[in-house]
Amino acid sequence: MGRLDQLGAITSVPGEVTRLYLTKEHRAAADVVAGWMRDAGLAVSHDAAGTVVGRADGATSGARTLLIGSHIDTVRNAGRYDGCLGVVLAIEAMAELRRLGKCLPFAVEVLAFGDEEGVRFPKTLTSSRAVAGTLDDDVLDIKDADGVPLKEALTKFGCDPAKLKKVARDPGAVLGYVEVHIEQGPVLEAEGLPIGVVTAISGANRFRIEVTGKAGHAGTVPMPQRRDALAGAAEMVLAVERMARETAGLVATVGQITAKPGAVNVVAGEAILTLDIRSPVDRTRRRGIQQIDQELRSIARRRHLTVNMVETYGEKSATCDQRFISHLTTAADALGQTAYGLPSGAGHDGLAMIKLCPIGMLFVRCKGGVSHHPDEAVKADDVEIATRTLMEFLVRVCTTGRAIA
Ligand code: HGY
Ligand code: MN
Ligand code: MN
Repeated sequence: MGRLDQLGAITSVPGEVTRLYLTKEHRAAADVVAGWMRDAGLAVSHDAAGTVVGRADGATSGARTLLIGSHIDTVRNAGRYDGCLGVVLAIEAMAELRRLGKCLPFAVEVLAFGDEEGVRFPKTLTSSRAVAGTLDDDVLDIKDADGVPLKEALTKFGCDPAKLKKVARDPGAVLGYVEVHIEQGPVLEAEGLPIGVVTAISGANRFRIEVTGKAGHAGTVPMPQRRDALAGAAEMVLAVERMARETAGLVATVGQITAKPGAVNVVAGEAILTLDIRSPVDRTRRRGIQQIDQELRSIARRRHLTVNMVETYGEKSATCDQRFISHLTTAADALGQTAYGLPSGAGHDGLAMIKLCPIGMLFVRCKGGVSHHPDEAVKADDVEIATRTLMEFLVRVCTTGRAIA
């Protein structure tokens, strides 16, 4: 828990937790995590996407590798447990297994991904997509809000962009990917349970929506002649909210809005919105996107505006592997814990890793289901139960001849 407080103190904004991909804060956190990995007896390397990799070879040479990971980047003004808990907990589990003299028949690599949140750059899951070998061709050219291309940010971070595509793993060499993460929802707390086994991760799509009207003098342009991009965008935000409220199993969020030129006495000529839309059912999400597209176009037509919806990210829903679900359930049972099965509304690196290998996830109860907020909180006892469940999963279940894959 102290380690999570220590990571939480590495931030670009004093007094809150904000640590974005490839920043100096990411570098500082990666170096601290690398030290903990070394203390746990793991061989440490850094891949060309900025991921810290801690490896323990298996007892059998040439054995395949089980990947265990999560992310150490955060949203703005984040909590201390989203992502970091899974990395710190995996390192602790490996350190404890070493202390107990347990050697696994397969290799294990703990991965501390640097870009799960996708807050700095418009695309997200860059570091896990690099491992999975599914990066978009244009990925090196995407730019952050200051116009810095990913290629330049990687170089400044100490990575060689030319090697980014070589991070991809051989699927034949990987047993699977397991992640421990806070639930970021209220279910486990409502059930009075410390841990849960994830059944599926909701797919998500993100868009940049550009609304264009005509800038003008706030004092002289008559109301009927205005083509106010910000007022139009505001109506669109409410249309998105209404459509999502009316669609079961779908959530949609406009998290950011920017008006240009952005002055108190100027009618906005341009407004930029972000849209995040999710559903565990891909068809529901696709239909929701179509419906939003139509609604925004009709609002724009009525207001003599133009609207352009550009997709910046999309990942289909990911179903967790049945063998991982049963192995994690057996491990929880062995500790006398209930292995409550539940889907994840939040996105995770497993959405990318499923393209490489089977995935499994273990959730940890979090207070009030709060996340992406400084009030994010977990109980040390629940973290200990999750750590022991992961260890049980690694030792007893996987070495009882019931090979994972
Ligand atoms: O947005 C998400 O669901 C994740 O926290 N990145
Ligand atoms: Mn997360
Ligand atoms: Mn998050």
